[in-house]
Amino acid sequence: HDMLPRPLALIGAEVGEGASDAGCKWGSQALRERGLAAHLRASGRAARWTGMVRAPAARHSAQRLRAVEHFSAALAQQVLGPARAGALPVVVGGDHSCAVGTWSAVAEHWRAQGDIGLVWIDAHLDAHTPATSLSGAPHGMPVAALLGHGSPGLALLQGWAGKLKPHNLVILGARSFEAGEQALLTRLGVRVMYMEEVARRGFGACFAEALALVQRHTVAWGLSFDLDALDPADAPGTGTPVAAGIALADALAALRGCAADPACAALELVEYNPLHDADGRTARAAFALLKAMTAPQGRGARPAPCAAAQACAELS
Ligand code: HAR
Ligand code: MN
Ligand code: MN
Ligand code: MN
Repeated sequence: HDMLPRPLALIGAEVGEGASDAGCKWGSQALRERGLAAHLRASGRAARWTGMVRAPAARHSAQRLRAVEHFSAALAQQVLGPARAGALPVVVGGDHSCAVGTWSAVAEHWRAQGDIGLVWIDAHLDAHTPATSLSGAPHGMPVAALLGHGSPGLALLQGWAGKLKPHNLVILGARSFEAGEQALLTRLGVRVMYMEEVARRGFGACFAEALALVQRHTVAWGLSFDLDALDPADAPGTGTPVAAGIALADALAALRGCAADPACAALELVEYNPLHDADGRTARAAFALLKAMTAPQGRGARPAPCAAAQACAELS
């Protein structure tokens, strides 16, 4: 098509209060200082940081949910601005509780036109309510909140509940979860592609099917990528690594250019914990994932002339 690729609006979600290990609060700042914006500009899109939202500190577990609720409202405002301006919001976490603010804003933005879809790539289901969670950690709850369950302070963000309809959500890569959250998703009919299925069919085939499902009954869709979905060999720098995950190479191949679809409403990459990433391996994985997703050419499209192509031309 003839449209220029949308500029990327990077938004730092400085929240760790949702997790038991709060280290990912500093994840977005660390990726920003490493030069994430410039890295993404190299593939030909405009990209700049348009906001950093920091959650209020919470010392006791009782304060954590409250802190996340306040943070979610502030984050939603930072996502709505660039969305209304026609940029592509890219939220960089932070623990996964930030998804409530991100996708509530996206749902709010599209509400008059129709429903939104979401592909959720994660080792976990993140579908607890405060009643079913064993840990009480809010980053285990954002899926439930977006579906309209659990804490009213999260579910009713923007003043209405049910930002996501169950048939417009697909979870991919799950391999660590509890019975209560699984029961909620089963009852609601959410499609979960557990890691067993991803390993059997391949990540590419699963992602293609997930994308088609979330596009079917929606006007826009998004992607929330939890780094702990990856195999810990490729991404050890996360708060809660889980063995036997998705290979980074498989994710890069399947996700390349996905945000070139004009119906892609936003992207989210979460749970980067710089305190567990001494060799920078996980930061490089995060950079590569976002660069692949935001590559200006969609999957199957003719690749743009690149440095490699130029080198070929010079050799011939
Ligand atoms: N299910 C566990 C709990 O609720 C794990 C929490 C989720 N951890 C994450 N999010 N990193 O994906 O405590
Ligand atoms: Mn998660
Ligand atoms: Mn996770
Ligand atoms: Mn070539």
